[in-house]
Amino acid sequence: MSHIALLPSSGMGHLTPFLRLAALLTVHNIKITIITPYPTFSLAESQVLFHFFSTFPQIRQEKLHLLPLDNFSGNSEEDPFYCHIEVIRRSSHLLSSLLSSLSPPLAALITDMSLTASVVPITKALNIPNYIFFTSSAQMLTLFISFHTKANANSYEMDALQIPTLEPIPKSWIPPPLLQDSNNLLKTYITENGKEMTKSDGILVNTLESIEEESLAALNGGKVILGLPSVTAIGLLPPCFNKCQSLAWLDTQPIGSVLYVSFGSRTAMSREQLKELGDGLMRSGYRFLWVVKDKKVDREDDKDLEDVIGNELTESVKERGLVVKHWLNQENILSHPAVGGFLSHCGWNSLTEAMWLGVRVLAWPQHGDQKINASLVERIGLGIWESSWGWGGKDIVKGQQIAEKVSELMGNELLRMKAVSVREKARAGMELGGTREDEGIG
Ligand code: BUP
Repeated sequence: MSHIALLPSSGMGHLTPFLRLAALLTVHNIKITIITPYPTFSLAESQVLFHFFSTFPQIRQEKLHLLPLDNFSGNSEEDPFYCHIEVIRRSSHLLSSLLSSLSPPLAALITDMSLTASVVPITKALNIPNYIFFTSSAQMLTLFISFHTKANANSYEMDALQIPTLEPIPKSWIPPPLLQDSNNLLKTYITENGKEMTKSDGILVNTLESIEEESLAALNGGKVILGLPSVTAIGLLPPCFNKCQSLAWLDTQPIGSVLYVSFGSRTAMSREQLKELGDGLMRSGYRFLWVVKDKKVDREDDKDLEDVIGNELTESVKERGLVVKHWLNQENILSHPAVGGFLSHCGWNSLTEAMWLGVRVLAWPQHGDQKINASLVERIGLGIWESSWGWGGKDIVKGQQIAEKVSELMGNELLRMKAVSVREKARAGMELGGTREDEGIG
């Protein structure tokens, strides 16, 4: 029996697709080990790992025990998740003995893109094929691997990042830290890992040929960078947990009537923006299920809902919506028949879930790869994006503007049908295990 190990890095956005891939591989008579950096950074990661290994006892867990780094606390301006990736990177030399001790010997390691530069030399020395799993879109991959070639040019003064044969990526879509003069963790992380990708044995992307054909062809045709190993679109990875939460409030709502509002696991919205968002949801007149978050790291979140959005808003939103401040299983929510739209920050996992489940999206990107992902939402007909809204935290978007966009999304039957056809495309040709409970939506 072949033995494959997977090595995710930090944050739910990176962990989730690794778990889904591992779950898919189990049906192929392959022994699977997941190497989890320990301790995990967020509470959500430790809870989902516990649930995952109870659901898939045949998958083995090995912990990569992270070294305490006394001399590294990260710059306070830095995203704490990038700081944690840095901690994993600095502990990665410990992998050598861990990988060699696995039995039977590994046929391959699948590594998170953020660990490429530190792990590829180790697997080369051990003669273990190493495939990089890029957990965002193929278009983002074109930026990721070509950024180091542009970083020294006057590229920041250009209006767009030009990649041969592809539509230029407008400067306003590029994550702001990459455009800063000063060094920062994101810049180093993309520069270093982007460079080393050519030394891996292959790159896997959880996207579809049918929606990212041009980017994939440019990547594989040597148009973005020479010497890149093959880039394989492995499709959208289906959710791997069965229905696991009771959603009593949703069960009582009419089919397709509820807007689900969530900005992912690591976007903290300012109090002022939360107030406007609450106002906008109320003004829209639509029902909503809103996951409120005002701290990036869930372990630091010790406030009640009323403390964050105020008593008045907490009371008024009850009229039309359910507002929570805790983790809900998003796969369950999006597959619920009552959910008819998704106001999303456009994290790649959230979008792949919306595509997989055929839910129309109102895109409101906040940071990182999310504007590039939001452009795909519009291009493939999954939903709408008001691109004049800036990066999260930059300018406050007013309630009235939000209400108008929510109505534009929820009131548009054509958009609902287009999202359903994206779902059909996403599923075409993929082997599906079991049936879905939400077939009625489409
Ligand atoms: Br919040 C939340 N429940 O309450 P993204 C998120 N999720 O299941 P991010 C829940 O976390 P990056 C919740 O379904 C998705 O699979 C959600 O990943 C799940 O965004 C994942 O969408 C979040 O990629 O990460 O967290 O901002 O910035 O790395 O994309």
